[in-house]
Amino acid sequence: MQRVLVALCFSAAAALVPNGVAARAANAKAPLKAATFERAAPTAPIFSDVCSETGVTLSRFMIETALANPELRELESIFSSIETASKTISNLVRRSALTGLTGYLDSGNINIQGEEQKKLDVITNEVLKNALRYTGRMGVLASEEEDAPVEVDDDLDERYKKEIIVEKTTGKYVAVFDPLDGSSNVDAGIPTGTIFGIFEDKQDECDLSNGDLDACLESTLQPGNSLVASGYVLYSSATHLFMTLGAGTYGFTYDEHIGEFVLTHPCVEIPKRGKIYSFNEANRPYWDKPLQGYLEGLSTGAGETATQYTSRYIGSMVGDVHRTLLYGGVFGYPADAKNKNGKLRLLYEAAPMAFLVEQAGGLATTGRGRIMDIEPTNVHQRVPCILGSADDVNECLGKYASTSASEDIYQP
Ligand code: AHM
Ligand code: MG
Repeated sequence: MQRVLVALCFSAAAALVPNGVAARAANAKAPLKAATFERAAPTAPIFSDVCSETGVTLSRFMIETALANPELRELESIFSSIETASKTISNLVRRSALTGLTGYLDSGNINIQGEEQKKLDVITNEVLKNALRYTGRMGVLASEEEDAPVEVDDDLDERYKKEIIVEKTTGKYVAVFDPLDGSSNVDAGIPTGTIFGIFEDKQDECDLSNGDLDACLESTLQPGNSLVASGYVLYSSATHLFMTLGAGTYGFTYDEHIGEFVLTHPCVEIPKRGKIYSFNEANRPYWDKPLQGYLEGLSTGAGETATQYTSRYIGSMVGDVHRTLLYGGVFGYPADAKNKNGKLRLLYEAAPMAFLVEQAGGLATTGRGRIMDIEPTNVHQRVPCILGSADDVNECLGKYASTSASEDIYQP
């Protein structure tokens, strides 16, 4: 089987690396800042004909990744664990009405976000946490459903006793994830998803038993620019896993007949311009003026394209971003007068999605700056998020550029 270094996903070879993304972004009219990564971009390991033919499994893809990029070898077992967890979660979601896994916890548990936890929130968190923990590659895990980072432990007995595990292994990576995003929709059979991001673990030692919480937290407080990999799994009419290693975005679909994720969307390229906007319009009266003006233009046909857009909003970020990647357009959860930093979490929602969207040739912004550039100060920090087709996001940015940031609800 012939293996080649990646140069096939876009017409220009350079377009596959982060700076290539920046180049495409720069071609658009926009003022959005170029993406610059200090880390060398990996070469995507692909088969010579992978962009015109499918049939490559995720496992095979990751084996090839490790061969082409030995420094990324440990990601193979991490992705294998995410894959297994995704299959389990997909089954749990699909069968929840049959197995009684609908509704909220009887204990009325509230997570760190102040949100009531659904049974599936808790179970899917355990599934993903345990799957990642057993890879032996993880240092620290942070999840929407955890109020502190979970450190990975070698001690099997202790593992089940505590939510926060204290001894540190030699794990090279840090994972941040939202195990079941959009879970408020799940009992109605509406699409939900898992979002994940993988960073390198920059902390040599941290021990939660010594109250070393800050040091452990620091492992997870990295900007999107430091992501080594990110992805989502969409639980819908099919189960899709879309991922990036920083060299293009790749989409796999779960084939239940063979029990494998198969590459169905090689080299995802978001259309440069779409016809769909996706925002919770109930919040419109509370948005910044530039955003209100932008949406007014799209909904009436008075925008740059002089065509009226259509509105699609699921209220599950994974579903809304998935559609935006494939069909183009713009998705957003901006700041508003009630939610001054927006609703979406930077670490395990906005930044992983921004990485995927940029790697597919799109853009992701707060309205005032690139999401990937934001240095987090808190694991559960929220951030306004507007992402999608380059021309659409740039049109929105144009509106922001014509007003002063001091007039915004969100002040970075
Ligand atoms: P969650 O992580 O608690 O599920 O909340 C995040 C979800 C996103 O999937 C979605 O974009 C957003 O909340 C929808 O919020 P709203 O119902 O306010 O439109
Ligand atoms: Mg979420």
